[in-house]
Amino acid sequence: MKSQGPQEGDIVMPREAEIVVGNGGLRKVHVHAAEAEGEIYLLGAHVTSWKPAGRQDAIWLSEKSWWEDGKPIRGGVPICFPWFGPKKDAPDAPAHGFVRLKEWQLEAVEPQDGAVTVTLSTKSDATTKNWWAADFELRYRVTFGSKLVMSLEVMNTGNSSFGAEEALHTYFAVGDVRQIHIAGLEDAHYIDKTDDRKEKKQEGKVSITAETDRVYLKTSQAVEIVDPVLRRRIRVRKENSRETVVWNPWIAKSKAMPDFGDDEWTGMVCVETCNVVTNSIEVAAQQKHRMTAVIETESL
Ligand code: TA6
Repeated sequence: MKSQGPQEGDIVMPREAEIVVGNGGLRKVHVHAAEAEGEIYLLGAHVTSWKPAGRQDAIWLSEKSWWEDGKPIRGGVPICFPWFGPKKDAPDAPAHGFVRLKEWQLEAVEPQDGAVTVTLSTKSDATTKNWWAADFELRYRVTFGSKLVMSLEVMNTGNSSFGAEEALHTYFAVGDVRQIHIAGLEDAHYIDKTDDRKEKKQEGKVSITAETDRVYLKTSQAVEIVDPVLRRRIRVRKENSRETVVWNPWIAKSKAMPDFGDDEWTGMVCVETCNVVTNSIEVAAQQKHRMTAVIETESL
């Protein structure tokens, strides 16, 4: 299943979008459509902004991000693939896999009904095979409209099946993380990465009162971030994602990350659409898997 996407130069850009130089000299597609504005960097196919018309941006970005080739952008929606977190058998491998460190190919920028869909792709090469032997191609379609729709398609272009972890590691902007709650995970079991990866059960809604790093298992359902400070609700619906990660670094971890402002932790929470840990994906030779996140916001 070798698909040669169009070359960037062949792409006819609609009037609602342009390729511009963004932070750190990195190129991005800037979308300004009737329904929304948004941005996606070619580095890592990294969404960094989605602002529905008449509303505030829902995506958080650190003021301290590296904005350097080969380094992950801090904030936005990092794509984690083909592993999540540290690589178990290679401690020196990049955290969350390598695709967020690569420049992806821009394949299409298509306007439709007041929204714009940007399509990017990347595939296995000699560099990726240093870390992971599989033959693969990823195609990522992001629709910037009244909803933000992010769809990651994993194609196995090789002759044997492979297992992989994947995550859309979305950083959401909140007024004060100490005052939000997350609904939709009640009674779910989760792995608590701040407590020796013990498995626990979620009692009631999720609130953030300390460093929080949880992998909620068997959670294909939608979740909602309720933010009384920004007076909005952010709904995250998912397709083909069986787990949900909730992360806030809190005080000490924020200070320990050079690309994360010491006091920035109060303004963000990650709610991640993923298939990781016990629910990684298995993709047979020449087959595909598609995981999708649909983000909506509404006023409280
Ligand atoms: O998704 C939560 C997490 O796995 C945390 O453990 C923390 O490491 C976070 O991702 C950020 O990872 P990064 O490699 O982007 O610094």
